[in-house]
Amino acid sequence: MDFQYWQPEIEKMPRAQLEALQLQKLKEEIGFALRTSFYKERLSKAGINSADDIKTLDDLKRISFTAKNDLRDGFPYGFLSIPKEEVIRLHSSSGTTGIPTTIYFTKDDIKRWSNYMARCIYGTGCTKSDVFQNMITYGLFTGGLGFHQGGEEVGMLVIPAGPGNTTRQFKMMQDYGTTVLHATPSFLLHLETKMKEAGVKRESLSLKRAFAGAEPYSEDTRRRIEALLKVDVYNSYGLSEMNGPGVAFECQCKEGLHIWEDGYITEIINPDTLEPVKEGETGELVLTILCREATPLFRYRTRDLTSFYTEPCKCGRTHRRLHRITGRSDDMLIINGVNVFPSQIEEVIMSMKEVGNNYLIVVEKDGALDRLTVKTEVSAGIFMDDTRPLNALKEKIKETLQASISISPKVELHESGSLPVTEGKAVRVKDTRPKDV
Ligand code: DLL
Repeated sequence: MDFQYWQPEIEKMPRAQLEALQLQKLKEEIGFALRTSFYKERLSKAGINSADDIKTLDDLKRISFTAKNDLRDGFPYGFLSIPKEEVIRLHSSSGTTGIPTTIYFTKDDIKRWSNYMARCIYGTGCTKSDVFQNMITYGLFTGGLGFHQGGEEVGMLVIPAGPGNTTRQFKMMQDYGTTVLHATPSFLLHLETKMKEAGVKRESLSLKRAFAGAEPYSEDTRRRIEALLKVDVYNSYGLSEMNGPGVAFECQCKEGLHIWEDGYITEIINPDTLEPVKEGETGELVLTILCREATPLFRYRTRDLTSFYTEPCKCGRTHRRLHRITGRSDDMLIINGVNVFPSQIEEVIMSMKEVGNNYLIVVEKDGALDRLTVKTEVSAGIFMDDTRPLNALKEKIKETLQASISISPKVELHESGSLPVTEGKAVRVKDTRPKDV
């Protein structure tokens, strides 16, 4: 196979040199972090008051883990390392409550992120002759703009299509001769169903590759998308706290995701003991970003469960590979690529006095896509045969949830005391989607 590399000198850098580069970049990040109110205090507690206090990569372990809640506590500017005038963009993602986790970027941060994205995209064999239809959400979500910038950096013709409206998506694929797609795996499967319904012939399309990520999926799902759409599917992993996509990506070997170790220091820990797992064992991924000035983050607990491949990759890249994410060590749900914490839903519904004491969140498959249903009891004294106020309440719950979690759920109202109660810990979430990872 002919492999292509965006930055061969870095992608194939010998490990010792790569680690020296990590150390140099870690020291720079420490310098940035000492300018943030959050880390100034945390680093000084660890006896780190200047970049020179970091002598080896092991010194990183002196800093305690950073969690999503820390970002919430530091909201909005506690993690910002530069004057606001130098910031050119922010992206944000769901927190466990209504407070989002917000990440800031300088002009150079965006350039670096685009470069990592270009590395990912080019490494799958794409070139400037490709037409790239980016069918993922643009906006505060990092998937849209992240891939958009990366595609432009490679020189592809980028169509900022965004998600939804499959008829329009097919029309664009035919009109512009799209060769590369990006979407969540569930949307790619949904697209195939709609293709059949719309009578669009695969031969009328020029598709070659698709990037699929932002939510977990199995090797079987990849194979199914590849067989149905007749494209090569590449897994793409990232999270908004680490810029977004571009953290780890598959190369043409399609055996694990190379994590860009000049941009991220990677640890895998046991989420209970917080100790490192043995090489090759599954645990929670912890990341330190080395490529962002405006919002440094050390030892960030991603909550994603994975393990390292222990063998080097046939492509010659020296950056280690991660197995696909097999789950999370917290209760975050990913519904059609959108992250939702049950606590966000609870916060919304429990603030309404018409809502009773018990509720259940149901997530299931509806065709290829995910469907969220919120079942909630109404307060005692509200009668189930009085439909007008019940319909109004349903609408209110739906709209308030849509505003808070960006998903419009189906809402079911139940009589007070009628939803099942479990002995012991309440079971608030029923996720019946197949777990075939
Ligand atoms: O999902 C960034 C992204 C956009 C990645 C487009 C890939 C493509 P967040 O919204 O912050 O950012 O969600 C991050 O999504 O911690 C994982 O739990 C999950 N996730 C992302 N990619 C994958 C993947 C974006 N390939 C959270 N496989 C992460 C499994 C994934 N889970």
